[in-house]
Amino acid sequence: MPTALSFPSSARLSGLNSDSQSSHITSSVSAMAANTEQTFIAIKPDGVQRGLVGEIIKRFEQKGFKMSGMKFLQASEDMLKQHYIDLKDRPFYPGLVKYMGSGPVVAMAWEGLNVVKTGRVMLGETNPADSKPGTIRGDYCVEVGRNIIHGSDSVESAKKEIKLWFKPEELVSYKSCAKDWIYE
Ligand code: D4T
Repeated sequence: MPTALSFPSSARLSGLNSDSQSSHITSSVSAMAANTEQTFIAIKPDGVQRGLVGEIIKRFEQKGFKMSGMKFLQASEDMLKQHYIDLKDRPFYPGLVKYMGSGPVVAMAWEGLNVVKTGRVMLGETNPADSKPGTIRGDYCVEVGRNIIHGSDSVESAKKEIKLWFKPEELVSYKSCAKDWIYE
C-alpha cells in the first residue's frame, strides 16, 4: 500500500491556489493508484536452464518497475493446470503443463504504471518468430513451446495469477527510493 499522502513539493514551491492544489492532489492520488498495478511474470524452466534469469530481471528493473514478490520453485502439476486452465481444451495443453513442470521457474510480481501492458510489450509475441528484436522473446528464443517467459495478459489475470502463485505474506510492500525519479 502507498505510504501516507504527502503534498507534492512542486505545488508547495510554486504557491498554487487551493483549487489547483486540490486538483493536483487528486491527480497525484489517481496516478499513485495506477502506479501500483501489478503483473505476474514467470521465467519458465527453459529460461532458468539457459541462464537468463539475471538478464530478464535486469530488464524489468532497468525499465523502472518495482519487484514486489519473487520465488524460485518447481511448480506442481495441479498448480500449472490451474494456471493454464483457460487453455485446457487446446491440443498443446498437456505438453505445456509437462514442460512448465519439468524444472524450476522464477515466479515474480512486478509493480508499476501500466505494468501489465508494458510487460507484455517487453516480452514480445507468444510465438518468438513474431517477436521483434529488442523484446525478451525476440532476443532469446525461437519456438512457441519454449518461449522462456510468461506475463499476465490483463489486470484481471494478473490478480488471479498473483493470488495463485503467492501467499499474501510473500508479497512485500515498500517504497522504492527511485520512485520520485521514475514518476512525476
Ligand atoms: P504465456 O501465458 O506463456 O505468457 O503465453 P501467452 O499468454 O503469450 O500465450 P498463450 O496464453 O496463448 O499460450 C500459453 C503458452 O502456451 C504455449 N503455446 C502456445 C504452445 O506451446 N503452442 C501454441 O500453439 C501456443 C499458441 C506458449 C505459451
